[in-house]
Amino acid sequence: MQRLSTRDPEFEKAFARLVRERRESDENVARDVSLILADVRNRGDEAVAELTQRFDGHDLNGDSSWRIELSTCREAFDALNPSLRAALELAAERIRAYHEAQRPVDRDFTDEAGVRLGAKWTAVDAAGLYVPGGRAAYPSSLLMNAIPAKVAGVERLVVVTPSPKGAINPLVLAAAHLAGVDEIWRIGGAQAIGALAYGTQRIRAVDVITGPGNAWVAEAKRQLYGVVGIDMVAGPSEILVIADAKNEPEWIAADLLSQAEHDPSSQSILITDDPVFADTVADRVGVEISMLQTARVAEQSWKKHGVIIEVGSLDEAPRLANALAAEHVEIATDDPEALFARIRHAGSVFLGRHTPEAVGDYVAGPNHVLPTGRRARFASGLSVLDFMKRTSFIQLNEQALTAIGPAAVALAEAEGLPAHARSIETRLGI
Ligand code: HSO
Ligand code: ZN
Repeated sequence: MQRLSTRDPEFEKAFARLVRERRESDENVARDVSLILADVRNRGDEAVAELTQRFDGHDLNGDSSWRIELSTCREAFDALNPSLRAALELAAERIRAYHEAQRPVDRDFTDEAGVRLGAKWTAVDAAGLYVPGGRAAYPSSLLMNAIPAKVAGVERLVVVTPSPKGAINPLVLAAAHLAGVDEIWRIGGAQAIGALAYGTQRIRAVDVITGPGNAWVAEAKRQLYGVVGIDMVAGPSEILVIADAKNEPEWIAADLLSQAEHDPSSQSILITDDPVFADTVADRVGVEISMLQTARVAEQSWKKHGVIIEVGSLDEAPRLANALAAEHVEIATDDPEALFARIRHAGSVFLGRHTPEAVGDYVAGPNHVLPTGRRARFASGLSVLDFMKRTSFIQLNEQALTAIGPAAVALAEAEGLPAHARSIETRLGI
């Protein structure tokens, strides 16, 4: 863990380094991924089956093992213990309600020139959702990706997930049932992204692909952007906690660890105005970390990427927070509003002492797929809009065309496009 203080004359240099630092894997996978994608595009299912055998050790041959039946998802849901089932249902309900309020409104109006203008929103026909295998197969992430798609009105929602040795997390299947997923395929990696984007003999192509994945999956999405729409390419999680000395050190330590346990490259940062509180939290993190089942990951993250920044006053925090543009920002003070008003770059903000970030990961309602790696400077969390697009429309009558047409004619002539000019002039009888 790194300790910084704004009082240190070297602070700005060290802070600039922190802001610049990249924690994302820069594994050079671009070439491998482009070969895989070309192969899937050319040979379809045959390539997908070979690659799945090679990378996941899973033999897709024999039709039944390509897909997971929806009835299997229902069975997984029915088999949940009642309290877990209730928790999943509460999460789904709250996520759905929040995202329903996000549905955009169409516009339709007539301006002073008599021109009718507007825009209407429609969902994409089909969306693909990548669900990673192994440790990072989170049912909560399935809900966070699938529910906005369904709320947007996506008719066909397709999940792909690798199933090394045929196993798939039953909680993910239960969540898929609850969210109304339409198809599940047991494929993963760049080949699964390629299959979704190009379509194969078995798998029909989708229009948008979302969901987290490893470096290969992320690179495949990046290369296919334009063939399909994608959500953001997400990096390791991060949390920035702004806390005064009135907080329970245990609470703040736990919050820092809640993101550290995601990935060795995750980053947890504390900004506080009290050096004694900073020490206490640091000690507390040390104690709590060893008690976690995820100690190994959390320890790597905290050791390598953890930071505590001491400031003279919390008034300095918004400037630092905006520069870091973190995925999650907690403001644990009596008057969080005052600092929140000055925070412009953050994926999601958690206000007050009783709002741990983890509640947002599961049940608050807003999406937990958020921009990381300073992308909150220009990007937002996943939303219903990621599964929709806007079609503008225009309607003129003769009078309206008479009012604004001549300007278009002038511009068309200036651009050397006489047929453009003609299509307007002929209607105006010029
Ligand atoms: N905090 C993660 C999402 C997550 N947390 C899923 C628990 N499960 C996104 O940064
Ligand atoms: Zn989390």
